[in-house]
Amino acid sequence: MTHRVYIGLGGNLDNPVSRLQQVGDEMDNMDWLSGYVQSSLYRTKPVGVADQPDFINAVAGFDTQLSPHDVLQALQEIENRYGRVRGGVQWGPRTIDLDILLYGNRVIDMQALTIPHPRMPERTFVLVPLAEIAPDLVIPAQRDTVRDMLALLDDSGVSLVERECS
Ligand code: ROI
Repeated sequence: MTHRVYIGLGGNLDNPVSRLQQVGDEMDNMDWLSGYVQSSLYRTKPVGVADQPDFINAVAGFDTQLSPHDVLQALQEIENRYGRVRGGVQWGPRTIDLDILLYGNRVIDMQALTIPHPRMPERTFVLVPLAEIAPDLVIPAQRDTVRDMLALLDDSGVSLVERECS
């Protein structure tokens, strides 16, 4: 069975704009998923520890037949290849972070994996890019669409990354 999965992409170290573009291009070509759609890149104020560089964030959606745990493993493999070092400061800077936000309508509450991502309803760095690619999505166990949830939040810390013109 195929499931629509949404993931969050983020990073704030070592040229995150080009790294996120590279990761997105690579994911688009992976054989375990199809229908890859990625939002624009956004520059976002750090949540958690404030004293660190701004983040670059995006959200992507794709179809896959992999189980949630196999998706998690595939994402961790990409994080490792792109230089994510685990065991850093909690809420601190990172080169690349790939989080599963949604796996179809499934609700999963296990130690290694909580879906929907528990903090996404309050995180504008997730909801702004998600509203770009799936505004009418309703997160399981929430009532409102992504667009309506976002309307209640202050999204001033999130702005589009301007493309460099040549
Ligand atoms: N803050 C922003 N803006 N974007 C992130 O991706 C992000 N990721 C995190 C913490 C450190 C909580 N803060 C973040 O893991």
